[in-house]
Amino acid sequence: MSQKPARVLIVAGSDPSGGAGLQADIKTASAFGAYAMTAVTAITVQDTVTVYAVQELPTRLVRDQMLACLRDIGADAIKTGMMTSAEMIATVADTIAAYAKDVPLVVDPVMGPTSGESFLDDQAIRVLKARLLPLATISTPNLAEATKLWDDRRDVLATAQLQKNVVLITGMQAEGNRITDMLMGAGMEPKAFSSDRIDTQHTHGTGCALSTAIACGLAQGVALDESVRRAHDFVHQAIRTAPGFGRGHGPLNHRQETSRLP
Ligand code: PXL
Repeated sequence: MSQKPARVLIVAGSDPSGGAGLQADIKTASAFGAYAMTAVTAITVQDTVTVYAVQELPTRLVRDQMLACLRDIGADAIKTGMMTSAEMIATVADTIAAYAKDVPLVVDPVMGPTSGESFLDDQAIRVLKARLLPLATISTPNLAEATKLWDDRRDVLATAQLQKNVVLITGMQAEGNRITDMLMGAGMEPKAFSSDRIDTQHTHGTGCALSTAIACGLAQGVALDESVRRAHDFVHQAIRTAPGFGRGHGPLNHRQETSRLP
């Protein structure tokens, strides 16, 4: 290989069924030709139907995995996914601030599986807002996560529009059976990325794939808007061509030819 691949550090949990979490992140990074590294935050036991168990890893071990990657190989972008406590989020934020403050950061504020139960308590959400989001180049909440993050008594889109850091609110239903991701933030015109809604239950790990795809773009020096467009198109194709595995919310097809995406 003549050119070295972009290096992406993924801070995320494990999904043994391979649809979400770091497994989805590594497959996505590979599809984009990036080099994936991982700091594992938690091990889940789950299939396409249910999350049976979550085992959090010690915070120190999460930090040490990040440092092992950052001090030796280095990173061109970082993506954070599932975290399980206020203490873990604070430590991840401190580690990024101390060792990777100029590295583009994509924060996927994972609060739980699409199917319910939350990984984060209120204190963890407060720490996420106060410590990690201010470091982010972009965060990628879905509408439910955005509503938990920002004043749910007011219009969440209006609040997102006031954020200092760029926000992509994902998976919003739009008119005419379209699904839209809205890119917004203080001082920018909101920008919509839309595609036809696909009627399917195979959407497990869409947020993981989307946020990692954006991180790959940023790691490769692609502009933010264009990184989001590529990621949106990747996820759309990945849902459209999902293999249909499992009895519940099945995985996407991460094996895209990204060079052939529109
Ligand atoms: O899709 C959110 C998510 C991220 N990471 C892990 C998960 C889930 C949802 O179940 O298990 C490890």
